[in-house]
Amino acid sequence: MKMRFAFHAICAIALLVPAAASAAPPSPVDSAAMAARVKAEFLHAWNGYRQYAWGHDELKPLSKKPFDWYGQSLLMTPVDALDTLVLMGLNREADEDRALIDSKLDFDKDIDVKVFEINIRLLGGLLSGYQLTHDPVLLKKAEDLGTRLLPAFDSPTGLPYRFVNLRTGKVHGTVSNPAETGTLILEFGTLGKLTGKPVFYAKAKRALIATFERRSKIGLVGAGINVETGAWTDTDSSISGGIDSYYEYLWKCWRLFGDKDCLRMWKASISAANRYLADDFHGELWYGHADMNTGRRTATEYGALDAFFPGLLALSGDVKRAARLQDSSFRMWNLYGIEPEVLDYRAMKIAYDGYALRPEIVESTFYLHHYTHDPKYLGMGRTMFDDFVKYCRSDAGYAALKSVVTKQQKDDMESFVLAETFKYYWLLFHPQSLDFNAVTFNTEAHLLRRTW
Ligand code: DMJ
Repeated sequence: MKMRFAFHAICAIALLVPAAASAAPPSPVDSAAMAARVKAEFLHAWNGYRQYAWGHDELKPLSKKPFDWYGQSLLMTPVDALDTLVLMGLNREADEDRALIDSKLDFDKDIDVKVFEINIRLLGGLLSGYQLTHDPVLLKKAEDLGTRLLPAFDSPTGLPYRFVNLRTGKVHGTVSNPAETGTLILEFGTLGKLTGKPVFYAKAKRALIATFERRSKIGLVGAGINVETGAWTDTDSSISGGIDSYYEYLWKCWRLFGDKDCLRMWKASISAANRYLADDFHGELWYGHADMNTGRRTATEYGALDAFFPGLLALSGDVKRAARLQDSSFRMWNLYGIEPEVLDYRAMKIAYDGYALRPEIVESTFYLHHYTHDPKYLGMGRTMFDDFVKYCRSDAGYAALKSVVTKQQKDDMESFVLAETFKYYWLLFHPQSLDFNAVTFNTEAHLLRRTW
């Protein structure tokens, strides 16, 4: 495997020179200057969207064309980006964005949408936008959307179907996974509290409990579950995509709502994950895959999506494990100067080489810095941001990479880049724009506040 040059160079220096004369310590990070760079680059991406894709879901950052997920726009990028604009103090842009959402966002559409994505991006974005701006139209739209999503929960188990038609309420998609069945309580719960309609909280909580109750005897969940029968269709367990935010919402449900059932479910789940998924290998901490019934290791893979876990560990009080895992994530990043989607950490070989501009590793850096105040996390953030700009910036915005090995760009800029990736970079270097203890982030980095 071809390692990144700088990484090679550092290793070579470390081997050849005595410790006292080893490489100079990294220069201190100028957080204010970094924050200004992050803001300028965020604006570059936002202005690209504004110029080439205004009113559509997303910008294609290489062809400079708009893209709509379902053939008609649900304003994915404007809703996802709104709270980042507000946090960065970009008031003119935020007002223009809000005016677009107020006047154009309409959910009365004959389209089958993916409940998980619409919930975390749109419902989460509208609620966060409402709490930050107090614009009542945003809450009205959130309630309309939440109501249209409710039929998804009408399965025999209470586990939601994956797709629902926004106009007719018709559902489909019986084989789901814990991330999709268990990542609803923050948004639906907040909606329930803000509208005074407990049905939203109740349905999402039932789905979360229904997922938890089907855990195996050793406390793990699998990667596929049938929402009509409750039977597992895939017994592979991990903290990765398809399960990831199920863990996140167990803890955050406790944090945001003080719901003791969530705390109980979290405690049982995290101890099983730490026992069966954590993998101490050559002094490094990773989290791999295991069979949910036997605990047998099935894969030694960890990737860009898993990299949220240090942040969650830190937020839930386990800073020690969080710091070790974050070091592993950063090692993964430095192999090629940008992280791959999936890495076999025992072989140190890439299993999937794309980079979708994901935020998780930055999110964890932000949490680790918040809890430790260790400047090394600012240094990590600076390295990652430098690489991110170097390889992913395009004329019109930011482009995903087809391969972190070749660095060839791909014509995709998902809305989470503006909701999450830039937001976590910003908050790492400009934490004063946030009252950390008053806020819980949903899995799309939308800020929810307990105002009830
Ligand atoms: C986001 O939509 C959310 O963070 C989700 O939980 C996982 N995937 C993307 C970002 O990578």
